[in-house]
Amino acid sequence: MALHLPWYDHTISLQRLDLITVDLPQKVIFTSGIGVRKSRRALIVRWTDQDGQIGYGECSCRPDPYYSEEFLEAAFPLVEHYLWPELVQAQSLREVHDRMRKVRGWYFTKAAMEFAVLDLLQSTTNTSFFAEWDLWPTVDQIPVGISIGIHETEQSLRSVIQSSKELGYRRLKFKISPRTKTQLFEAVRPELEGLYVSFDANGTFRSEDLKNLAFFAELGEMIEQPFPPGHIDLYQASKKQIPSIYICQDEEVKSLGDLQKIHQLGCIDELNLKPGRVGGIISTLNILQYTQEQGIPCWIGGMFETGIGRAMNSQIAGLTPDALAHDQSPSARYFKEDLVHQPLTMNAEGFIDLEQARRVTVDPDILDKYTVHVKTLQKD
Ligand code: OSB
Ligand code: MG
Repeated sequence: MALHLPWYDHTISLQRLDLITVDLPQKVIFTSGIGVRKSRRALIVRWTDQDGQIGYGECSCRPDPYYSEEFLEAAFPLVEHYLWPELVQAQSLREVHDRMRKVRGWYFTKAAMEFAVLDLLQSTTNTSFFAEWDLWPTVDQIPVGISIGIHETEQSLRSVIQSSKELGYRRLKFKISPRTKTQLFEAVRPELEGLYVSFDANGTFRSEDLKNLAFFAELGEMIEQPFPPGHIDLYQASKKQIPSIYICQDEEVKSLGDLQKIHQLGCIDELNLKPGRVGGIISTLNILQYTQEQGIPCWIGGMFETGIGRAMNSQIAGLTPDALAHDQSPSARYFKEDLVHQPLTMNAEGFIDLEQARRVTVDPDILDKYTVHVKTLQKD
């Protein structure tokens, strides 16, 4: 049964929508099986209602279509021609969600709208729906894992392992591809002793790479999205050839329906749930409920969001009391400057306190400073 919460029906309105493209300089270059990144281009949605109240939401897809079909630029025509006409008619979060269902796919963009409405509802009612959660146990601080880009030399790999340990991260997740040299990880094996280690292949492994995959399956606790989405055949082949492999699905799951399908096929050990990837808060909560009922381990993933998306994700992560680590490393790791007042910080034990996350607000001056483009839609 899908969840239906009272705040889904609180009255809302839409007067104006600003689609704000920002480009945030990063502290370090990040390489994965998907590509190389020096700055984070992101789309921030500012929703203004009839009373001039504001809510912010982040569209956390990549600027290119290499993680999902969606990419940032494409959100503009989608919102203007197909979402805006629906959103202006919606009178509650529930209606925002239902009306956007007409549009197939485009989960990250739709999610940004739901997050903006949720932000608006929480600030106008001065309530935290997460703090008041009473449907199942929650936590006040979340354990954090780090997602580490591809390193080409033993020295740089060793140094990132060292600094991640020093910072207190609860899990180290290394990006890999079939070209990743196993000798590199063989060499740093002693340094990984006693740590919770996982690998994320972003769908780059094929049947001819299973031997290489076996190395990582043995070294780590878990492999995230080894195969391209939809490749149930490779999932099953890997389970036969590498009996100890434990697979966490990421890109594979864009909806509750996707999750139910692969679960019934026995093709999931764990879920990396990204609230943006599944279309927003309503779908996220339905999926969380399903994972709890079915006993599927689940944690909240990231897309290198700005402080806006991170605050939302961290609060959602508070609803997964059993998770060992979430991909929510604090903003200081990535950005020279973040878009919010008091960006989240992680303590020396590798936890983020959610009281902080509830208090995060956008800094309009910094938002302005990194804005490269704004598109405004307005009701006349
Ligand atoms: O596969 O988890 C992924 C970022 C962009 C696209 C895909 C992925 C990621 C991450 C981000 O690993 C982790 C984070 O936000 O800290
Ligand atoms: Mg992943």
